[in-house]
Amino acid sequence: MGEIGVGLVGYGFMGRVHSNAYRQVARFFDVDPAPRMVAICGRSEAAVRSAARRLGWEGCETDYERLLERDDVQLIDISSAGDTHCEFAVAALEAGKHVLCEKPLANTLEEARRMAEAARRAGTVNMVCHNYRRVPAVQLAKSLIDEGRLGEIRHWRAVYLQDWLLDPEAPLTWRLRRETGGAGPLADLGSHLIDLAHFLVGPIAEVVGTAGTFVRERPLPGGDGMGEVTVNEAAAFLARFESGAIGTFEVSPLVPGRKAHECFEINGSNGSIVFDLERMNELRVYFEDEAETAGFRTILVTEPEHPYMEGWWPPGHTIGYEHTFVHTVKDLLEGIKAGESPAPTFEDGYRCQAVIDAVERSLESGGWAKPEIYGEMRR
Ligand code: SOE
Repeated sequence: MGEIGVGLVGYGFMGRVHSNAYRQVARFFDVDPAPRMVAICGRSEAAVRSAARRLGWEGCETDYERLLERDDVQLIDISSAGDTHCEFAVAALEAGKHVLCEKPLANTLEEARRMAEAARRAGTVNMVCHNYRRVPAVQLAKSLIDEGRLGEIRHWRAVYLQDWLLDPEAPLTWRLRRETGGAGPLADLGSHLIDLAHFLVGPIAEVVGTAGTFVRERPLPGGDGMGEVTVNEAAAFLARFESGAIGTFEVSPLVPGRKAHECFEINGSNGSIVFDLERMNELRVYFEDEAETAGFRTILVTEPEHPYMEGWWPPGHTIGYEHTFVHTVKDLLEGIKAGESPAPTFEDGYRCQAVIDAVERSLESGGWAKPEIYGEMRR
């Protein structure tokens, strides 16, 4: 079996979950090349050294340039804060590396465009880590839609609600400042919903949004007084899809009791499906043509014939959040072997960013706005 050297940037929440995926993937799936966890990169020497030990990396680097110069690293994984994605990804692509980048791809549409163009020029494999596409129940939803079981898709209804900002003493992290966190929760949480909507229903043609910030000042990390929240904390928007379907989206990290309530419902002319991340092994379905036995029922998506489940446990033995990253890395490695970028590619990441950008323009104008799709990306 061949090996591919991986260099990971970042050792926060995403760095930990990506490290777990590289450690596990070849133990559960027959991947070739298998990942070799060569080096993890971060600014603080002591912290990155301890992260390397804890997370299973052979070595570490404190200089990103140095990571790119290494011949034993062919795949760069960018799991650092959003304001570093563009610089790091473009440099990695120009150095001839394959790149996996955390979502949202970029903080601005201009950055996303530079990244998509660098990816096109590079000819290496690129992918955005939208892990929820790779929940088995979401993949099952996709096959039901593609097989026509729902009929013509008419409605998309999605929320991603959390409660981590409810406490007014929650610190002003990088996600809450425009220059580091881009569009804030609209991008952080909303990009997941937009990516899922693009995957399951198709391209979004037009949006109109509203947004709000409820706690305007928060304690600065490190206890140096208070700082201003410069992003919208919560947002909602309506969408029209190119197919004619209509959709609603709502994101907020200020919702009491909601932890990771990422939930979507899709309604077609012959049926409905409902997914909730907090019950991620299940898919609720309703089919109109089941006549007198029709009714919502819950499929436990843990059979070996369900997507990805052949790698895991016997039926009924559920999987969790971290498995979706293992699936992402599995598909990435298969893409590298085949020389094809798995979806969502940087171009898909651009399309997602274009919707976020359109929502922000709509917030300013008060009217509908269309995502800006440029030149080569137009069909
Ligand atoms: C924070 O809101 C967060 O960690 C997001 O950044 C992730 O993408 C999401 O999946 C879980 O919540």
